[in-house]
Amino acid sequence: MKTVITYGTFDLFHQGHYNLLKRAKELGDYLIVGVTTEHFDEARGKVNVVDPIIERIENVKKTGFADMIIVEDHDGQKIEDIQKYGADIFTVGSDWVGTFDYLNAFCKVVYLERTPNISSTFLRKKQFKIVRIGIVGTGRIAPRFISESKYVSGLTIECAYNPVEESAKRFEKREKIKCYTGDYEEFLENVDAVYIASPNETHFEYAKKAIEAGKHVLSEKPLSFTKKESEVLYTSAKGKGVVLMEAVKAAYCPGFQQLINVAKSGKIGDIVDVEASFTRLADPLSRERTDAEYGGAFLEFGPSVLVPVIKLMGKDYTSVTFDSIYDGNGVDLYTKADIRYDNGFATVKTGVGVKTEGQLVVSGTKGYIIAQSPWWLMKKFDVRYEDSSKIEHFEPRFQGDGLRYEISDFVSKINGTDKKDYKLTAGESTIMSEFVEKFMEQKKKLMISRQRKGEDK
Ligand code: C2G
Repeated sequence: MKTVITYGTFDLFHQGHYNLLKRAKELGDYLIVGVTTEHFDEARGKVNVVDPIIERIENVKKTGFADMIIVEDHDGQKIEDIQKYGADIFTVGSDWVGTFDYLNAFCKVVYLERTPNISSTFLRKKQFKIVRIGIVGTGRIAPRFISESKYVSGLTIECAYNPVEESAKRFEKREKIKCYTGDYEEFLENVDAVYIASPNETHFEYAKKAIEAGKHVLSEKPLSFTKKESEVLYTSAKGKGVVLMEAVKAAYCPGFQQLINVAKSGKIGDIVDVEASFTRLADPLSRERTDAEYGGAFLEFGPSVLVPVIKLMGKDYTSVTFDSIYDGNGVDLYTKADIRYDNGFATVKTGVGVKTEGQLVVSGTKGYIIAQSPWWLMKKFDVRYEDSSKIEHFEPRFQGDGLRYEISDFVSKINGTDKKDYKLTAGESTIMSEFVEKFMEQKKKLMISRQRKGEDK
């Protein structure tokens, strides 16, 4: 008996897949088909597969050609499978010519002629209109967004907006992208969605106008400075049927989801404490260090450190207190927040002028999880226990600088292929705005009393 093995994603199953499987089966007597997991596809750069694995397996099954279907989830698995199942022939389409020659050491490799003019990418494009994204703000993060967006299919960066003509022109020249300066409405007319990466105090207004114009919004954090404003935005987005997402990168990194799931699985018992720190010594001339009203540590890193707290401890906190170290102008160089819950507590630390260990520690009644800096990308974490020799190490997949994951989620949501916003819900994002609001109220009071003291002297 001759055993043949082949692999694929088989997304949006089409004639090309059918032909390939038919011819693969004709090569022998028994056909094994490996269907890739979403994790494995992401790791090899395919970030927006549409059909869930169950459906892709089902479609392969329906052809009637596969005698056995297996799941492919890691590099090196092909060699393992060929040996395990005693495959005589490995086959794949001719788009892979040369790539799998190394398997000749284990079995015969056959590249089958690929069916022309059909592919999942083509179908994805046909099924979903390419999303035209406009970028608001042309500062430091905008070029990173552009370069990371190249790894996500189904979108194009159409143009940018910056009311400061000089910055807009510079960006236009450097990024080779059309820039609007005076007219936000005109800019909006040319896009389906916006990514807001302008200064903190402008996020709310830009988001509001974009939503009113029926555009999808991915806004940099903080989305707004008050709970009410965030509620207004989410309600208005719902009414208009558009996607609104707060761009807290950590929430969308695959490893972060894994850490949350591990923590909630009961492995470390009941979760009673979350500590998260994020500090970066910012350039003294930067906006973060010079803008007394809208710069500073908490507005910069607060949303990032709050995400694990809210995800793990919930939205129903009982109290929050802030302590900050301010410079002479009122910029918080370092802010610590203590958050209390009925069943535990959390501490977050943020800094732009004070450096501390950046880590995330989740403590439970049976053990704890620790992720070191840069935990907000979540490339690895450990689960540890009383018995210090027992450590479980996790190294989730991660590529690029992390932005591609939030971009990919944004596009999937726009296309309606990822309807649930479980990674960062509207409710969670709104509670983050409430924390921001409380922090700003306290800061304001402190500044007024400082001013009074100064006047009294
Ligand atoms: N295929 C084809 N003709 C097309 C499109 C695809 O013959 N017009 C073949 C591919 O060459 C592959 C199979 O159909 O053999 C599945 O294609 P994909 O789902 O795109 O999977 P792919 O990314 O090629 O994964 O480990 C996975 C393998 O490396 C193949």
